[in-house]
Amino acid sequence: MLVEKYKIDQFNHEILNDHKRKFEFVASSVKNVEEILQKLVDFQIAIPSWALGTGGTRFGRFAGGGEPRSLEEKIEDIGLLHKLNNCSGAISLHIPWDIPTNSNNIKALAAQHGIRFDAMNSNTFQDQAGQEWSYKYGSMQHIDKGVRRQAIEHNIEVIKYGIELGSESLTVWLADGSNFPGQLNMRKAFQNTLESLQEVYAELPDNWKMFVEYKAFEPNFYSTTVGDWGQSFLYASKLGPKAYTLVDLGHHLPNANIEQIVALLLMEEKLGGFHFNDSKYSDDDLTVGSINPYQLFLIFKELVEGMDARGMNHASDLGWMIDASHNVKDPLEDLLQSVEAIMIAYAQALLVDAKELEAAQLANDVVRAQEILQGAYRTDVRPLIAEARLRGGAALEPLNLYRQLKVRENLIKERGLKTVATGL
Ligand code: LRH
Ligand code: MN
Ligand code: MN
Repeated sequence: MLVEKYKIDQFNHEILNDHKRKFEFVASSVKNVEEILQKLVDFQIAIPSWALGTGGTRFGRFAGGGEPRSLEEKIEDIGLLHKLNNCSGAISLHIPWDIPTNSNNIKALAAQHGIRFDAMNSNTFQDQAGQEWSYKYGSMQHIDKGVRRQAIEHNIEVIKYGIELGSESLTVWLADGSNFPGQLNMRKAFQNTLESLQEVYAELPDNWKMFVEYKAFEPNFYSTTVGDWGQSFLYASKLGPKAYTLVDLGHHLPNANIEQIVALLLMEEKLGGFHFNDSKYSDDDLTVGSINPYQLFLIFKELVEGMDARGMNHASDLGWMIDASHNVKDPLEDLLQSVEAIMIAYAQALLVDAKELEAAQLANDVVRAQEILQGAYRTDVRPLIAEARLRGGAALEPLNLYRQLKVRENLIKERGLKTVATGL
C-alpha cells in the first residue's frame, strides 16, 4: 500500500495549530532546542524483518491478516512505517528466514523507500531442510568439527549476502549451551566457540563490525555459552577491534542494571548495538517502553553521556535495532509504538543537563541528581518528536494517520486474510 505525501500533509494541516501550541510550550523551556531537533531528525531505528508478521509462543500463534508474504513486501511495510515516522529507515535481515534471492532488485526496492540494510543476523539455532549436521547440541560450541564448520560457513554466507546489500555488520546470536549440569565442558565449549567466531571474524570486510549478542537463558536453561555481557565482552576482546557486544534488553537475569552494563561497555569501546524490546519477566519481546519506560530512559541517559564523552555520532556509531514479537497487536502499530518509545527516551536523555548533573555528583547532592534526571524524564517531549517528524516530511501522529488511512484493512484486501510471514 502506498501512502501519498499529500495525505500526510493534509493530515498534518488539520492538527498543525494544536501541535504548534504544544511545541512552543515545551520548546520555551529547552535551551538547545534546534540542536535536539536535528538529533531527533537524524536518529534511525532498524526494523527486524522477522517482526512484521504476527509472532507466537510455543503454545500457539494467532495470525493477523495482510502480513507480508515475501521480503519485498516486508520492505514495503517498513517503507510505509518510515514514511509515517521518518525514523525507521533501516532493515535488519535474518538469514535464512529472508534470503535476498535477487540482491540488486532488493537493494533497489529498499533504496526507493529510503531504507538501508542494518546488521545481518545469522541463524544456527534451527535446523534447516537439507542441512547436513544438526544443531541439537549446539553450533559453534559443538564437540563435532563438522557441525562447527557448517555454522562457520553459514555465517560467512550471511556476510556475503550482506556485502551484496550494502550492510556493514553481522549479529551472531548463539543458542549454544546446555540444559543439564555435566552435559558439556564449559571451558571447551567456550574455546570451540571462540575458534569458530575467529574464523568468521577473519572473513569480515574491513569496514564491517561483528556484534556478539548474549542471552542468559532459553533455549538452554542450565548454561549458555554466550550467557552475559562479561562473556560477550571476553569474546569481543579476544576477537579484535571489529568485534563488539550487542545488548538485547530482554536477555538479562531479573533486575540486572542494564544502564551500568551499557556505560561500561561504551567506556571500553566495546558496545556495538542494541536490540530494543521490553519485558516483565524474561525475553518477553514486548513493545519497547510498554513495561519499564524509566529504565529505557536511564539506558539512553548513559548512552548519550557516554557517546558525548567519546565524541561519537549518536545516529551512526552504534547499531539501533528493534527485536520484538507481536502476539496480540497489529505488528505495524506495535512497531510504530516501539519507535516512538525509543525516540521519547532518547529525547528525554538529551534534555538532561550534563553539567548540572556533574555538579550535583561532585557535591554528593543525591537529591539534586535525582531531581535533574526525573525533571527530564517527566517532561512531555512528544511535541519535540512530532516537530522533528514534521521537519522530516512525516506525520505528526503516525499511529492516528495509520488508522485513519485504514492501512491494515487495505493490506488485507491486497494480500488476503490468511498470510504467514516468516520469522518468530
Ligand atoms: C534471541 C534473539 C536473537 C535472535 C532473535 C530472533 O532471543 O533475541 O536476536 O536473532 O531473537
Ligand atoms: Mn535479539
Ligand atoms: Mn531475544
